[in-house]
Amino acid sequence: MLTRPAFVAIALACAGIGLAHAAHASLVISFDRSAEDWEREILPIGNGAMGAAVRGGVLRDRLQFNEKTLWTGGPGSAADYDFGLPAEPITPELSKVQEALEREGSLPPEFVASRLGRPATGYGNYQSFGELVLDFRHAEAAANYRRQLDLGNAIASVRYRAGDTEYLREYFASYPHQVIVLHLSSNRKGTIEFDVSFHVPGNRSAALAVSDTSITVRGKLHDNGLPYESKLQLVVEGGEVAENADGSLRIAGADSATLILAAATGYAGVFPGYRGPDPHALVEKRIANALELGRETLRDRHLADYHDLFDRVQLDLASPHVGAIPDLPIDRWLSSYGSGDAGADRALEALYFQYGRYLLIASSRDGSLPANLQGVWNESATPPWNADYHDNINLQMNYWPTGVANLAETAIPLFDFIDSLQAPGEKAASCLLGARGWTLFLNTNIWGFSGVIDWPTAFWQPEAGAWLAQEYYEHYLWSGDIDFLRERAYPVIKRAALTWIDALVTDARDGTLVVSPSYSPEHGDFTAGAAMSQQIVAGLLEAAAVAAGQIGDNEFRQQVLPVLERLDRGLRVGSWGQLQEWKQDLDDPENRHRHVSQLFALYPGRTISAVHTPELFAAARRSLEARGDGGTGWSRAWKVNLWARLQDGNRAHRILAHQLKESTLPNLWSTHPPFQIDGNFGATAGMAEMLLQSHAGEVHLLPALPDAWPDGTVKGLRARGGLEVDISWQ
Ligand code: FUC
Repeated sequence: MLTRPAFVAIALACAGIGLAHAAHASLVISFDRSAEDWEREILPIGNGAMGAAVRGGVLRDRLQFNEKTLWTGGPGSAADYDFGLPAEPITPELSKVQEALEREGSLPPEFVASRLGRPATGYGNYQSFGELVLDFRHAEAAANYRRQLDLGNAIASVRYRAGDTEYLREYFASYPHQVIVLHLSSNRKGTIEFDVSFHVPGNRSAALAVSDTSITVRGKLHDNGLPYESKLQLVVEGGEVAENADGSLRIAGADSATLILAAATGYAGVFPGYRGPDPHALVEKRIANALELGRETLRDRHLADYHDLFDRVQLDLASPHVGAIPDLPIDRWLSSYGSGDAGADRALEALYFQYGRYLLIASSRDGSLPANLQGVWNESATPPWNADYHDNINLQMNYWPTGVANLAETAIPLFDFIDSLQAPGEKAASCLLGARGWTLFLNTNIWGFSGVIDWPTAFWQPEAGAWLAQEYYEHYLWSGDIDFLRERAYPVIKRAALTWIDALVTDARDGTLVVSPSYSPEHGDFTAGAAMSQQIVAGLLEAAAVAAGQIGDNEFRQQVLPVLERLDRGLRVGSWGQLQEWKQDLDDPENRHRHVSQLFALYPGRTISAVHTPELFAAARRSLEARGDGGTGWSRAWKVNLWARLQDGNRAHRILAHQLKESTLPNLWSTHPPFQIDGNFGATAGMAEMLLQSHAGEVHLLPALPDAWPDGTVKGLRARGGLEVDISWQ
């Protein structure tokens, strides 16, 4: 069925949508001051592997930066790193817990954690790489100050006047050439004067090598010996560069200066050692290459690379108002959101949507690790939740926009990462579940952590592998790329399915197959067969059966089908009309927990839809009504998607508005609190889901259009099956 509301013009599979490359007001995030607070005010740039935080101080600029592989912990760390896996299989304990559950029906989380959990050792933390500090020598007073991030071009800039000189700094992160570039210029020759120094945090050995135009920092992390190296190369036009006694460089009387920064570590995503070559040669090569190309070519190629991804989707929610959008600093724009200027509100929403796409391009590109809890940006040695990969929703949510918001390539790092987790994941499946195949539990790091921790209300998520394997299948559904299915997706899906063929247990009460013990994140008691566990395993086994059929592995298909037949699907309507969160009807209508795990089958799953399962659809709505509109950043973002799937655009929009007002920092980063990037990505996916859905075997245009968006245009969204969709509506 193709739903076509009145006055909707569509163009399927259209080509050649071009965005104006000039900085359009609605694609710019600006501040009228430099950033004091890293989390709330910096403007992030990144190329997937590296990220930098633009503060833009007038007399002192500090460019804090990251490279994704700089982590403490893991093999070689002071603590005995064991991947979260016990030396002996815990299957005897597991059987005892399963038996206790069969007897008691439910068990307190602390009881299960004391038997199956274990404290993590050597887990590590994502690290800040360092900071470039630029001290400028010009008049202090700055007028006309503006610091901005142009999402249309992925270029940040700072401009101001000091004395009678107009200064301009431009920052970008080049994916094609793997460097961060900072260019300093002014409208008067000879006025670029500053000192630049390189600062590294104290938790590592660091040797500084200064030449006449470069600073190299090289060393090892104290706790795991991971080698790292970073080089700053200066290119100065006019003027002079000299070395100061303290290892900084002094630039005097220059017309312009370009700073090129490269960084790498000795990490390789290969179990069990996780070490690759020393980073020295790579860093040197990148700098030499960038120097040879020169700033303008680097910039041109950066723009070409970025536009190729970003320009695919254009969203305009305020067409009559374009041009009238106030050029407000983002903190003022955000705080005035909802106070009556509909044009400004719609433009902010569209900006927020595109910011999610920008952040994904900046933090997830082929060749590096996937986006972590903070994307690629982190200034701390001990960031919240280690800035790791939580996979009871957060890592998955990071990748929700990749299909519908037309950024499929940004998912490649996720697949590379999951592929690299197959070996430790296989140990986790055998040691913790007594099963073949592979899985993960609540969280993982860059060191193949695949086991469990001891946090009672979260540690047990044995279906994490089953969920992540479905991401491969989803990727295939968007593109229809059968080679991807055969070569990359199917092996991972098949092994994840093997885990559950082995690990499901028979529920003595009704003979169905259930996950036991099972835990609905992150509240309640342990039971057998919680809805989310069953829905995830069902989704996986269905994907495995279809994929096996598609690529001709009939033998495996025949193994999966009888298991699917006996599987409890985790889809029950309870006493107050709700979709049950547990197999028993335990749901409390007053429960406002941020996780709404029983709705997995509605989103991101594809099982519940208005067309095919109207009763479950109504029950899902009842559950979501009861859970309320509150939540943390990512939780609200999830609810935007869920209400979109429930085809209630006004409710989805109301939650989006709350997310902007209450769960968004002045720099538009989503906050849990603290800053956690999944909320940005989830909200971008949710807004797209309000405009276009394709999960139920049909393309549905404007399925959840709120009254607040009476007219608009969207171009380049994707529908499953390899379609591109443009819609304009009135
Ligand atoms: C899950 C959430 C928490 C937090 C953490 C990183 O455990 O329930 O709220 O987002 O991930």
